[in-house]
Amino acid sequence: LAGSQAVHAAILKGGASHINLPFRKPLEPTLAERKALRQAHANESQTPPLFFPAKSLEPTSMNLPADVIALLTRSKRPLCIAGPAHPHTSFPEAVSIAEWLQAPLLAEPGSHLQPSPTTISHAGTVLASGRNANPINPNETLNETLNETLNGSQDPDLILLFGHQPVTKSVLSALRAWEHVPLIHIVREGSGLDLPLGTVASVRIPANTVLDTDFSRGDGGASALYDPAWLARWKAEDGRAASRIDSILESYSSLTDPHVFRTIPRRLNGFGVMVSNSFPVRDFGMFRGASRGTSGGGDASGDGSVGSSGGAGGNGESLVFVNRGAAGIDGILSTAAGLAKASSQKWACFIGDLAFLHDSNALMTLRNLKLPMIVFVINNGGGTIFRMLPVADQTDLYQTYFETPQQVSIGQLAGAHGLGFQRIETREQLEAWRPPESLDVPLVVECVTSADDSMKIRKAADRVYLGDAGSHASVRSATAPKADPK
Ligand SMILES: Cc1ncc(C[n+]2csc(CCOP(=O)(O)OP(=O)(O)O)c2C)c(N)n1
Repeated sequence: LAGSQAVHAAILKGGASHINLPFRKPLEPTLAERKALRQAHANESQTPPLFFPAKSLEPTSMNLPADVIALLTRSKRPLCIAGPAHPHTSFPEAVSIAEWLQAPLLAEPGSHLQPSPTTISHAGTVLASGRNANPINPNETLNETLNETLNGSQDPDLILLFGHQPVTKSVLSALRAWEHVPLIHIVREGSGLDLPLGTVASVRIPANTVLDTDFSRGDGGASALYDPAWLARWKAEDGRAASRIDSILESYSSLTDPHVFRTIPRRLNGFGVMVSNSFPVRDFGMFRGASRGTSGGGDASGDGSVGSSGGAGGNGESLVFVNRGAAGIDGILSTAAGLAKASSQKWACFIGDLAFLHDSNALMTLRNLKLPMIVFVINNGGGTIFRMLPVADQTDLYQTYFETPQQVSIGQLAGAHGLGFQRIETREQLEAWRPPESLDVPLVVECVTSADDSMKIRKAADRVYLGDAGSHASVRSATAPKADPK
């Protein structure tokens, strides 16, 4: 009844309806409820943190279907892609499958895959190099430009897509350009995903089942016929992208968002990481680079890495959480707080200034729960992601209605909640920064960055294959890819 009244009211008044459901008063728990509450409270303080991915049942294992194995073994240039996933629906098996096939593995932030020798750490830059290879005609398809510049060497003959739809723009554009390439979609049951175009086989894996990746057995020990030069070419491109990104970053003396993402994550050994929308998750994907222990990538930092060890529930690389899809900037800090509460390790959250302010109530939670967390606020002065949109040229509207710069004192806000605070304003301070030994008090680290230089670096990193090392600071915005700023 309430529902139909609400619909009626909405139609009549031409607006939204609000349904108010009053609770019984005086909102006191009954005796039984009080008892249950006390019990729950006592249990909570005794129970060790719930660790993820939860492993309550012994998993069963299954083989990939024989016809899929046959397709895989016939492929000479297979490519593996994994989008962001919940830890319960991720595919750690993708790493072994990619290694068996010697296939480049494009693992998006949040895919929960351990870095491996076939991981392409700078996938965004490598793919973007194809997209932007012809600056005179940026509308050329990825496929055409790749064929032109790399003699088709980056064109896969088979794509293995694990789990959810990828979200990185360069990967999505690549998938569109490779629509003609057969695609095998491996997905956990219950995900309810549409089949991507070009899907020739869809393998649904039941819950609590792992893929058997011992390919020496079964089907007469099928062995893949891959072209050894295929992976080598991708790794070479990856390495080249890494050194070009490093040299671009070196040529800027200001502190930028990309500098923060190139430097800090590899100093967070043993931390789980939550990365906010919108630039943070893109910059993390594009600039974080390889972890130590994976080949290629050219990351010569001696500072350790986002953990390359530890496995599920261990540390670092496998515990990177993102919130893609609708890509809200709401509740990011609270989500990070929940992750920290559910595990027994240290956490870091990378978040833009607006998303930080959007969820500043969570600072109270961090403090009350004494969560061992470092919050890196990338303060580039507002929603600079909107500089990727054509509206950025409309100077009369843009600042007020899109970028919405803010002047809040992040330090005072942290202090008001009893949190520790540090401010990084220069490259030197960034280089010198190390995580504190103890995180008894959660810490907010404000990184004050140059929005203008951050944009220049992003555009330059998208064009690293043009061979114009010196001119990257003056890239025309007309050739920069436009992104959907969600
Ligand atoms: C709840 C919600 N409101 C609005 C948006 C639209 N939105 C996307 S990104 C963005 C700005 C984010 O700014 P900031 O957190 O400072 O990060 P950056 O600009 O560096 O990406 C906004 C408002 C959204 N995604 N979610």
